[in-house]
This record gives sequence, C-alpha cells and structure tokens, in this order.
Amino acid sequence: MQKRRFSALLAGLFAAAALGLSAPASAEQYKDEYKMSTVLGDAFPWGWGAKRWAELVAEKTGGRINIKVYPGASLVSGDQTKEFTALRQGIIDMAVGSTINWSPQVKELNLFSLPFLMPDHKAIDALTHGRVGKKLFEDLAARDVVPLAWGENGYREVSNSKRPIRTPEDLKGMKMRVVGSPLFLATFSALGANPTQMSWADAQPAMATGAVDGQENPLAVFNAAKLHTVGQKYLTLWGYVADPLIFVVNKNVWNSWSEADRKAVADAAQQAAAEELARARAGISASDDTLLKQIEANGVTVVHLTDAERNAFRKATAGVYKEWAGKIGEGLVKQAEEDIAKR
Ligand code: X2X
Repeated sequence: MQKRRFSALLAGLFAAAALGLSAPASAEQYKDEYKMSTVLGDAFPWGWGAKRWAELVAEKTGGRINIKVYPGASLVSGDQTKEFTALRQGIIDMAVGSTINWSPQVKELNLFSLPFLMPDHKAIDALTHGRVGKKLFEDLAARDVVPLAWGENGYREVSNSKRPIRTPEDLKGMKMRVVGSPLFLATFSALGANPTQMSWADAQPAMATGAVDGQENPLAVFNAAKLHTVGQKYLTLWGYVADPLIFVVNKNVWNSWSEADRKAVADAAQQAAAEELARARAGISASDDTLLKQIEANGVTVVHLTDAERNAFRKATAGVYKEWAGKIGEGLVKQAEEDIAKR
C-alpha cells in the first residue's frame, strides 16, 4: 500500500517533469533567508536604501520573504566588481548595486561614467527614466537578473590630501584610488594623474597610510565615511560622473515567488529607491547645502569650479569619452546625449 502510493507519486512527478511542468510556487519553495548585497552600510543612503527595501518587503509579504542585507560586498569578500557575477550565479539573491561595479560585466553601464555626460540631476533622470534606462534594464534582464528600480549613489567629487584641484595640471602625478572599471583608469590617466584600482575596503586604509593621495566619491559617502580623518583635506566639485544604483533580484529567485509576492517586492523596490534617491541628493544643492557645510566644518577646503575651469577637465578627457562611447555603443550614447539635451 505504502509502496504503491509512493510509486504513484513518483510516476506523477516523472510525468510532470516530462511535460516540463513545474509545481506552482508554494511556501515550501521559499528560502528562510534571502541574501542582499550592497557595498555601503546603512550609515550611507545606499545601505539605508537596501535596508529599507528589505523592511518594506517583509511588511508587504507578511514576512514570507525575509531578507538579510550584507554590506561591504561581503558575499564576494569585498570584491565589489564580482558582485554581478555572484548575483547571476545565485550566490547573491538580491542586490542594490552601483552601475560602476557591474560595468565590467555589463559594458553598457559604463555610460554613466563617461566624463561630463550628465551636467545635473535632471540629466541623470532623463536617462534612468527614459528609453536609455529601459534599454539598460533589458540588457540586465538578458543576464539572469530582474531589475526593478533606479536609486543613486551620486555625483563623484574628487578629493585629495595634497592641494586644491582647479586644473588638470593640479592632478599631475597624483596617486588616485579609482573604482573597478577600466574607464576610470583611462580618465585619470588622461588627466595626468597616476590612478590605481582598488576596492572600497582597501581604499580607506590606502588613504590613511598615504599609499594613495586621493579618491572620488559622492559627498554623502565622503561625509559618512569621514574621509577628512584619512587625510582628504581638499575636495573639488567637478560633477564629472555619477553612479545610479539598481535594485535587482536573481531571476531564479524571482521565478520561485508567487505573482503577488513579486508585485510586493517590485513595489517595495520602487518606494525604497525613491526614498534612497532623495537622501542621496539631500544637502548638496544650492538651496540646501547643509551636507557641504558639514564637510567644510570638518576642515575640508571645498573648491567650486567656474564653467571655464570645468571645461578644461572636459577637454582633457574628450578623447576618453570618444573611445569609450564606441565600446559602450554609439547608438546608446547618442540617445543619451539627445535625451539630456531635451531635458
Ligand atoms: O567604491 C566606491 O567608491 C563606491 C563605494 O562608491 C562604489 O562602490 C562605487
């Protein structure tokens, strides 16, 4: 009896497998815990956004989807440029990741790192909320992840321990820590600096010991990481690039969830991303510069460039822009330029 029931069950399973049927999503298929990767922790808008997403998901799914946030890219031992690969492989279930860190695997994401492409926040929005953002989400969807929302790390301003930077000349020979895309090596080499690539985890000790002179990161990161305590005394607002954040889920994980839970996760991503983006942009505008004031109060000399001064940096990096536009895709770059012009 027992045996016959078991064989019937097996036969049924084989039939379902043969027909390519998969069982409907059930509570049993859900993991006890989903792993979400970020680089920065919740003292930063980025990590705060990840935590917020996790909280909202728990709330909206009645606790069915339980997420733990792993900051410091700890699921890939701090090597943030491996995050996307681990996400594809299912080592990471979900992530809030920077376009920079994923650009070694998704070359189109280098778009946001083209020097001086995006003059202001409206320009970023024109890309992420327009046809360019849609195309980039399609590129990601073709690589085993489900992209759900755009957040923001921010405009990456340049700092150093040596002197105020007003001209490309001032960067000459400076040892600069840069992030993981070769495009950053090209940009800083074109400016006459001496760039070296390293993870965020390695960057802070390198600044503290003077192994590097400078770095580039958004003001919210500069402030929360207290970079003035690791010798970063000069900060130049040049707004050369900005990195959006993307809220994503591994495709197999996504497919294991019920329709209703997928909607809950997507809605939660939209809401968390909007709130995160507002935090990333807070205190750094002409109407509200509280964050900038705080940085200055910590003894940092902040350099504001004139348009002419900024143009000198643009000119010095124009060759890099051209070369990388070809690698990213001329069509996509042209769309981006058009949509920014129309913003
Ligand atoms: O490593 C960086 O500079 C950081 C934290 O901004 C990114 O992960 C892109």
